[in-house]
Amino acid sequence: MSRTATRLRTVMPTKGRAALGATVATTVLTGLASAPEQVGRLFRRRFPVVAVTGMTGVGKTQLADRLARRTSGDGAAEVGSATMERRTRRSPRLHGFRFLVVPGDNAATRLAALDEVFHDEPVDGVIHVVANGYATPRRTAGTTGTATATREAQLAAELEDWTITAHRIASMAVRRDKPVWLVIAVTKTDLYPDELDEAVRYYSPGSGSPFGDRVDELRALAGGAKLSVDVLPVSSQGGERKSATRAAGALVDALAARLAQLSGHV
Ligand SMILES: Nc1nc2c(ncn2[C@@H]2O[C@H](COP(=O)(O)OP(=O)(O)OP(=O)(O)O)[C@@H](O)[C@H]2O)c(=O)[nH]1
Ligand SMILES: [Mg+2]
Repeated sequence: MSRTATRLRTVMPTKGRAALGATVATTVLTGLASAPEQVGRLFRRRFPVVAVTGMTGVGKTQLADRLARRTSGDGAAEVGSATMERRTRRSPRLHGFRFLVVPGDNAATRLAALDEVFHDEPVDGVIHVVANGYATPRRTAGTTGTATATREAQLAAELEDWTITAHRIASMAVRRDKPVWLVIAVTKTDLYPDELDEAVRYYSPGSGSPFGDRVDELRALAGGAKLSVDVLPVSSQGGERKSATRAAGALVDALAARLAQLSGHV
């Protein structure tokens, strides 16, 4: 019994006790009956829920598959995901995660998915995936031929995409009491192993880069105490070489370890 109830009991005259008990019981029952979906949500929400965002072709699906210890299908996907993908990383003692991968393509499904993760059922944390301009160009649905885009164009597109997502994160953060965490996952590092530090700096707050400036804006908007920001390099592929595959695995493990810390698992 709660402390308030105990205190009430001690001050209530004996006659009022039964009546109070009945009122409390009715309130609890009414609450349960009117919100069965909330009870359901309670059970489904055992694991922290993480939104995975980022523009099309950056590698969200593959990264979520790695984090969920799932093997992806054929690597060279020509078109992106059209609907929200759900992945679960199961770990002992409820230390797992549920990942909701927001489609990167600017379809109507993307807007609905963004609403779901940032407004309707706000997530615990966000992994925003970027690829240092190495996003795989995707064809618009219904067209044929190979899509092409320069690295500069892809970097500009990443920045534009981030502006939209950052606004959503800011409005979620200001509405909540509990802090939200953000990890900017700089992926496909196997494609630019020599530029790793430079790439991480480009995406970091306080770096003075176009992306860094927008991360600073987000932190100012959300309030520093409400939002934590990490920038971590990662790779979902190692290519042919065994050592590179191991290196990619280690980066994914490091990312998972950081997620566990942010979620209070360790
Ligand atoms: N070299 C390399 N390629 C990667 C990596 N991660 C993903 N890719 C490739 O990049 C392409 C896009 O990856 P996806 O995971 O489908 O990208 P996405 O972000 O889910 O894209 P949308 O579903 O369109 O939003 C695929 O061809 C992947 O094989 C990586 O770490 N390294
Ligand atoms: Mg995808």
